[in-house]
Amino acid sequence: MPRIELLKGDITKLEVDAIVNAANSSLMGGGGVDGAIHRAAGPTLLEECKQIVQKIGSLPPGKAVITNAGNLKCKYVIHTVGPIWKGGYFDEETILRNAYLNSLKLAVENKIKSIAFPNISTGAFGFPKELACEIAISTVKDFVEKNPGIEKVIFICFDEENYQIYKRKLGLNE
Ligand code: AR6
Repeated sequence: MPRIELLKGDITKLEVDAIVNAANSSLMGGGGVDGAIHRAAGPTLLEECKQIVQKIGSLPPGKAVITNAGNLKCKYVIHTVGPIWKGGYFDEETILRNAYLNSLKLAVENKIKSIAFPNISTGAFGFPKELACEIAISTVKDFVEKNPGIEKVIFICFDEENYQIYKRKLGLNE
């Protein structure tokens, strides 16, 4: 998988075309990676999010929207909303897949060549990390095979547990 990379660290520091934000439906910021992105980007990000909400209302889980990136080093932020894990009985897997897929589709529409994903839904939203990782990798792999315009996808893990899971599932151990 030459076009898929794994990193450990803070997504706000990356110099890629787009970073993905694990937002909530309000698009008004929050904790976790969402809070970090809004803090690092500055107030213009929230302003753009407010304008989007005025137009389309709240963002349903699985959907994605794009904004500029304020003070961040990347060019765009793609905001998506992952599912809240409720035991797996509420289509959480499909919604997570759609969050990755719709983010990637927006990337292609905006001629984005490099994109970085956090581990959507695996923090406050409680999605099991192993399963989330499998869904993330299979969705991204399948998409990049069919979309050569995407030159690089980075999975960036903030916590050690996710990093180890991704390392194993991407076959990067030894
Ligand atoms: N860079 C990369 N990954 C990060 C960073 C960072 N700076 N900070 C945290 N993570 P979460 P969710 C990882 O809770 O589960 C927010 O309040 C973290 O280790 O940020 O989708 C939103 O507003 C975890 O693996 O997002 C929503 O209300 C991953 O990011 C809600 O949380 C996702 O954890 C969304 O919950």
